[in-house]
Parts: sequence; C-alpha cells; structure tokens
Amino acid sequence: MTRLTNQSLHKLPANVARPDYDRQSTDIGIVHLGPGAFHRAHQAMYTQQVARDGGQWCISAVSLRSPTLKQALAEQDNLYTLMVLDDEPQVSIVGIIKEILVLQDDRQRVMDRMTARQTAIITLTITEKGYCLNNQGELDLTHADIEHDLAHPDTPVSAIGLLVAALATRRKAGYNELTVVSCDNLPENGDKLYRAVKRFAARYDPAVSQWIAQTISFPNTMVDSITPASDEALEKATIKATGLEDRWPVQREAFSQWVIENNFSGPRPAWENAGVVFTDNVHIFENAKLRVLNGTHSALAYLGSLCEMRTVFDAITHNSMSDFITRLLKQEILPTLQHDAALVPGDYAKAILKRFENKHIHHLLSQIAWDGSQKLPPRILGTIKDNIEENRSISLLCAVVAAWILFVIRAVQAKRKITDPMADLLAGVVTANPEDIEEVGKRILNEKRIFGGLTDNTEFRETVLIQLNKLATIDSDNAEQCLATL
Ligand code: CS2
Repeated sequence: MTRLTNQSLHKLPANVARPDYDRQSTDIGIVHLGPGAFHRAHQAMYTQQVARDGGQWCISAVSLRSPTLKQALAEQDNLYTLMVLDDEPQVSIVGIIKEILVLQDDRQRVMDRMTARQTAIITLTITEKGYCLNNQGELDLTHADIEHDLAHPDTPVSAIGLLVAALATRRKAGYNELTVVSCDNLPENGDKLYRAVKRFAARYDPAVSQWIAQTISFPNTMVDSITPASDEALEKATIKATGLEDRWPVQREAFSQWVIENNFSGPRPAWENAGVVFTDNVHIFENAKLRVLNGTHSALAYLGSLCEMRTVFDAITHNSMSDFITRLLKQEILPTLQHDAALVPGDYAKAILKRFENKHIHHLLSQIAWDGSQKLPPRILGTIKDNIEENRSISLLCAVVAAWILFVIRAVQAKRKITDPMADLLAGVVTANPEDIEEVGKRILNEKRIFGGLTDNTEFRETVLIQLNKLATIDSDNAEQCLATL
C-alpha cells in the first residue's frame, strides 16, 4: 500500500482536497503547542484554507511529551488526512504542519522556533490540565511541573514554563510582535493563560513579567468542532477514500467554529477568509459553548457510561436520556446565559443537540469522561454557582456531579484505569471506603481543588448526595426509571 507523501499526492482521487499552495516555499509563522487531533482537525484546517493567499503561515507543531505523532507522520512528510463525517463525507489532505518537534528530544529547535523573529503566533491546545491552574483559575505554584520549571527555567516541562523561557529570549532580542492564542475549553482561556504566564514570569524575572504585560496579547477564543479520537475504522475509511496509507488520520463533524478576540500584538493569517469570527465579545460565545455543549457532553458521558451506553449518539437517542438533557438545558443551563443578537441560547442548544444526533459520528463517552476533575469546574460548577446566586434549581446539574462520582467509584471497583490527573487521590478515597458510597461522595466533595467554595455550600453538598443515592443502583436495565427520578 502506497503511503501518503508529497510524492504520492498526485495519485489521490479528484474528490480529495489537497494543499493548493506551494508547501516548499511557505514559511513557518505559527508554533503550536499540543498538536492533538483537535488542533489538526480545526486550527490547522483553517490555516491551510488561507495559505493559498500567500504569506508565512505554516505551522511548527510541538508535542510537549509524546513522540508518537512525530513518528507516525515522519515518513509521510507530515501530511495527514482529515475526514469530515456527514451524509456526504469530505476528505482533505492537510499539509500546513511543516515540522513536528518533541520538547524532550528537540529542546533547542523548539526554542529556536518559538524565538524566531518570523514566528508571530503561538497557539495552544494542551487541555485543561496543561494550564496547571488552581481552583481560582490562577497558576498553581505548588504544581510539580511548575515547581520543576521555576527551579530549572532553562529546561521547562510545562507549557507555561516554556512560554516564559521563550518570551524572555524574545524580549532580549527585541522581538515584540507575537500573539499567544489559547484554543482550549476554558472560560476566558486567554486571560487565564496571560495571568498564569505573568505569575510564573514574576517569579522568574519581574522585568520579563512587565514586558509581557506591555507587549504580548493573549486573546480569548472559543473553539468548537466535535472530534472523536482516531480509530481503526477511520484508518480503513481513509484508505478507501484516498487509496493511500495514513498512519494517523483525523476525523470531525462538518460543523466548525472559531471565535477569536480582536486583540493581536503582531500580524496574523487572514483567518476571517476561512470563516473565523473576530469579535470584541468572545465571552458570550465561550460561556454558551462550555455550558451547553461541553456541559451536556459531560452529562451524557457520566450518566451514559453508568447505563452502559458507548457513544454520544447512543445516549442522546435514548428517550429518557434525551429527556434528562432537555430538562437540564431548559431548567438549569440556558437561564444562566446572556441573550445576544449573535447567539440566542434556545436556538443554539437545539442546534447542538442536532449535532449530537449525527449518526456518522462514533464519539466515545469514555473519551469525553477523561479528566473529570478538570472538566467539571468550567462546564458544570460555574453554572451551579450562578444558579445558587440567583436562587434557581441546581438538582440536575448536581446529578451530573453525582454521576461523575459514581463513575469514579465504579471504575475503581472494577479496577479500570481512570484518566485524570487526580486519579490516585480519587482511587484512594474509594478504596478507603469500600462499602460506603455516601462517605466517598462526602470526601470527594471536600476536595477544594475541584469544588473550590462549593465544598462549603450545604445546598450543593446535600443535593449531590441525594442524587448520588438515587443513582446508586442505575444500570442499563433501569436507566429509564432512574433518570426520570433525577
Ligand atoms: C468534549 C469536547 O472530549 C470532550 O470533553 O466535550 O472535546 C468537545 O467535543 C469539543 O469541545 C467540541 O467542540
């Protein structure tokens, strides 16, 4: 089977889109930290779409830890396939990533790229945990990676330490034109990143911190496109559609959105020509997206897993689950959102539920269930806080928190691995109280690093425990009755 490479592009069937600009003569202007499937299916595609307008906007992709992507794409000239899953699937070859570096192995090259004059943008998709924040949304100075980087600023392992090292060098060189763009699912992602970088820099060198404050912008963004992890079915479908072997294709739904705050301290690609929205009010979009899409995704992930459902499609097409999600949205999520001409909450939610019903997408609930301790705060807990302040009901949102706790308990009991930076702590709580779900619930709710001020809120605690008791026996056989009681 011929491998996808620059040389084999001419063999592609005519209906497969491919880079329509000269890959060799386009320079790198963007460094991206964390080139997971989402980046490759989303920001990379937007950037490829405007590359034909010319300029210097190829991407240098930096994996902070894992060498697997670099290895997989090394023999295919860093080309990969993007499969858009819909009634009429669309297949494109993406070539905008010009090089892939691994921080641990290519430290000097990563630094050279991040500090090159022509690098005007650094983008990030490092997931919630990559920001090393505490429950106040500030950099956690006691985080092991941050402690390491403060002690060894020349060999950072965290994205924050790496950014500060690069920014310090750029300051010395007098390179002021750079924008740092967070593309992760966090409210006010740019502001949080800015504060984290500034806090680190203040310890490292206050002059650098001051220069960052005066010179570098960190726009807030909202990113959206459902991107299930690559799987064997995708590899096979790719071969069928392209006739070429690709070791790491990516897939996503047709819908895609990228809203960026209009705040750049240097040049940028004409992303608006590919449909990116530049605005002064990202907050309204990011809040709606996190609470409506990611909030209900997490609800489906935990409740659905307890009912032995596998995918978002399976869960949302189950009557009582879809009824639960409709109630959750109507009663407890949508009332917390601002109305705006550009975003009517009810219509927005309807469109998202429709996207969940895409039968071509096999988005595993187990993938969304990862990192619950990091995802619950931005997706569910902020909404709960707003409802408490406004005297609105919180019981359905608390059912999602309870479902997560039970999900953790069942995983530990079944000796399944939990993917979560707090996995050891959570497993310890469960094993210390093997017979007592309520005690486990209470102890997990005491965890300030997850729940912040809510740990002391009696209404919140009691409601979660009531829902936990109701859910205690849920399985695939009684899902209907159980969900209806929540
Ligand atoms: C999902 C998101 O895995 C998850 O937690 O909720 O990745 C979701 O698919 C994207 O944010 C959609 O834009």
